[in-house]
Amino acid sequence: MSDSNPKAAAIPLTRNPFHCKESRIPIEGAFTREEVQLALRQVEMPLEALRYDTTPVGLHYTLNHFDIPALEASCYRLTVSGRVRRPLSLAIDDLLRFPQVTQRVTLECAGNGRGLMTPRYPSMPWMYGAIGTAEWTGVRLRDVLAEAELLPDAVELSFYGADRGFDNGVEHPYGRSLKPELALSEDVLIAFAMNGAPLSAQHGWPLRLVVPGWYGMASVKWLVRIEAIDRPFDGYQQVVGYHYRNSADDPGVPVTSLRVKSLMVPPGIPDWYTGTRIVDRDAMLVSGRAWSGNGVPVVRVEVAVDEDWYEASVEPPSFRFAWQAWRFKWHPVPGEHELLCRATDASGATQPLAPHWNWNGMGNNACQRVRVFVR
Ligand SMILES: Nc1nc2c(c(=O)[nH]1)N[C@H]1C(S)=C(S)[C@@H](COP(=O)(O)O)O[C@H]1N2
Ligand SMILES: [Mo]
Repeated sequence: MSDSNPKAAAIPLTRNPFHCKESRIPIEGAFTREEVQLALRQVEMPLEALRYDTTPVGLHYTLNHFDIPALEASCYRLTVSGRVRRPLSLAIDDLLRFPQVTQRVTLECAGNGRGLMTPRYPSMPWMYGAIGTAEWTGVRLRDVLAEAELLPDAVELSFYGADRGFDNGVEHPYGRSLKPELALSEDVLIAFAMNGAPLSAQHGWPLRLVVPGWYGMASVKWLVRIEAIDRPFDGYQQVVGYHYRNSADDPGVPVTSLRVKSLMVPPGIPDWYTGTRIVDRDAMLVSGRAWSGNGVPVVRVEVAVDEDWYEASVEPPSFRFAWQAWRFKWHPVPGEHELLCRATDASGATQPLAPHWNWNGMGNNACQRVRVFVR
């Protein structure tokens, strides 16, 4: 619009029309229009897909804060700048020249289970399925950083996606940071393939970070810029988002690694509307997956049938950062039952029966509860 348009001049450019903190407070009861709108854009992994060691790409959960950015292979560049001796600008082919590795990694959204908390923070109201496990192929972040040569005063590495939007009134590109200790470990990847195929648009094509053992927010998609910085990163998703807080103004504790958790394939067949399960009374195997954070293995899974706990058998870990299969032979007795599962990891951490409530609904690793009618 030209400057001579009087209406354009009347729009205040210093304010924005979006929610500020004060209007986002935990709520109870029916889901809001905004929660439903978010839920229609994000995707859970259907729990029956827990049967696969690796989740087919189309069944893996997705979470995109903003729009999927329009990127083109021919002009795409990943830049490495800031406190480095040799700034880089890498085309996709340049990146492929570094040694390639494949890792099986379980990703879970830190907000998984938010919709099961009461009251719940108004945001994506995940139930159980913001989870998936994929074979990620890429190059080690540390190899790329070695080429750029970090300067001694680089205290953090910041990572920016090509996507951009507002949250709580603040405009920002999606960005996160890692401390050099983690960024330089051999585990963090700049991935270009998922289950052997180029990344799909919704999973970060052409390049994304994969930070094994951490909640999904660290694995920045559509990665276009890495900046080494000499001060702590102050991006929105680092300092405002992703904290365990007790109240709106609690400084809180940053969300980092995955909490120990397990899920089961809901047994039997579902009722379409309620999702309640119907099973026959024949003995059956109840199965699922369990995982924890930072590469710590799960050592025990228990299943409760109406508050009586039984041992399930757990597969030993084959991959440090991927979920482990478990199974339990159940002899169903006719009637209505509630099944729960609970994992314990090698550090002794175990799942709570009820969520550890926090303001933003992060890290809900409470035991899954499945209502079953045995006929
Ligand atoms: N650029 C960018 N990266 C992102 C996000 C995003 O919105 N933008 N979402 C993050 C969050 S919160 C999660 S849980 C994971 C989801 O990855 P997936 O959609 O491939 O499962 O991506 C992370 N990386
Ligand atoms: Mo997430």
